Amino acid sequence: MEQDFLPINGTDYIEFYVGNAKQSAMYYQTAFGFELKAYAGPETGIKDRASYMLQQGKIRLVLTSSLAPDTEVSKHVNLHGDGVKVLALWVDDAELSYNETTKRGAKSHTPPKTIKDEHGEVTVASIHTYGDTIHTFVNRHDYKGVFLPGFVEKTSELPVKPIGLKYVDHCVGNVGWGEMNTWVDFYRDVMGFNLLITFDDKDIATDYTALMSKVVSNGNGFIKFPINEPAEGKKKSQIEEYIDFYKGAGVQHIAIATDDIVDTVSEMRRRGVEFLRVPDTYYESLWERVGEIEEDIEPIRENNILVDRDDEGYLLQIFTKPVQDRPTVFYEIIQRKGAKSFGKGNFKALFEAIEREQELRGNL
Ligand code: TYF
Ligand code: FE
Repeated sequence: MEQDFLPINGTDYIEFYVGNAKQSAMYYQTAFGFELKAYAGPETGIKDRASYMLQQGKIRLVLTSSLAPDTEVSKHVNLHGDGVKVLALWVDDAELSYNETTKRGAKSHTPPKTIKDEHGEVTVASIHTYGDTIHTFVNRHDYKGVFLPGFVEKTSELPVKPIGLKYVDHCVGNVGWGEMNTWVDFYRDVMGFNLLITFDDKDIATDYTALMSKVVSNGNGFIKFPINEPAEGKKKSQIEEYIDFYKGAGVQHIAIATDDIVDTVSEMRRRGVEFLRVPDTYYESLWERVGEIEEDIEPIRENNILVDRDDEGYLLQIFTKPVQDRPTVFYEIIQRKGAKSFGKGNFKALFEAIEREQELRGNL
C-alpha cells in the first residue's frame, strides 16, 4: 500500500462558535460532565473573543463566542447559529500536513504558524472543508501547557462529575444536494482517506427521510467522517431541514464513545439532556434481530438505547435531540462491542423518530 501522506494521531479538539460561550460551557460541564481546563479572552490579551476549553477522557471541546459585532465569530453565529467551526486533527507535522493537502487541492485557511509560550510551542495550520468548517492540523509535540499558547489554566467553579465519555468515535457532515461525492473525493484525494461504507437511499427506507451517506476514514481508522446528502423522498429530508437551518453544509452529529452506555445515558437524562425516542415496539423484535448481548436488557429498554449487530460484534447507540434551538447539531452516544459499523439496522426506527420531531417543528 502507498505510504500514508497524512498520518493522523486522532481528533485534537472540536471548536464550536456559539452565541454565549460562558453559558454553553456551563451546559457541557453540568449536563455532559466535561471539566473546564483552559480559557482565553480579554484577561489573557485576546480582545475580541472568549474561548473555553473543556475536557473529558480524550475529548477536548472548545467553545468560542464573539465580544463584538462583525467579527469572524459573530458572523458565523449569525448565519449558522451555534455550530462546529473546527475539526482539529492531531498530527506530528502540521506544516507537512498542510503542504501535502494544499498540494493536492485543499483550500488554505491559515498557513502554518508556530505559537509559543513559557510551556513550549505548538504548530497549527488550517484548510477548508465542507461549508464554513475547517480542519486545523495541530502538532503539540513540544508543548507541556494545558491546551494551546494563549490559553491559561482555568478549572471548573462547580463540582463536575464526568459521565464516562471517552473519545470521539466519528463526526458526521451534512452537505447539499449532489455534493456528497465531491466531499468523499476530497477526503480521498486531498486527505488520503479511504471509503469505508456506502448507504444509499434504499438502505434508508422510511416513508419520508431520504438521504445517502458515505463513510470515509483515515489510514489508521482513528478518524471517521460520514458524509450525508439529502435525497428525494415523499417529504422534506432531515438533511435538507439541517441545511435550511444551518444555511449550508456543516457538522450534523458528533458520536462519542463510552464503555457503559446505560450509566452514561441515565446520568445525562438525570441532568436534563433530551434523547430521541423509538416506540416500545422497537424492543419487541430487537432480541430476535441482534441475539444475545452481555448487558441487562431492561435498562437498555428503559433508556431507549438502540442495539445493532454486524459480522464483528454489536453496538449500542442513542441520539440526543438537537442541542440548540435550530434543528442542527446533535450528539450520538455509542458503545462498541466489536462492531465497527454505524447501526444500519436502526436507521428505520431512528429516522422515523427524527421525522416525528421534524413534524412537530413543522418542517416535514
Ligand atoms: O453516523 C451514522 O451514520 C449513524 C446513523 O442523520 C445516522 O449514526 C445517519 C444519519 C443521520 C443520523 C444518524
Ligand atoms: Fe453516527
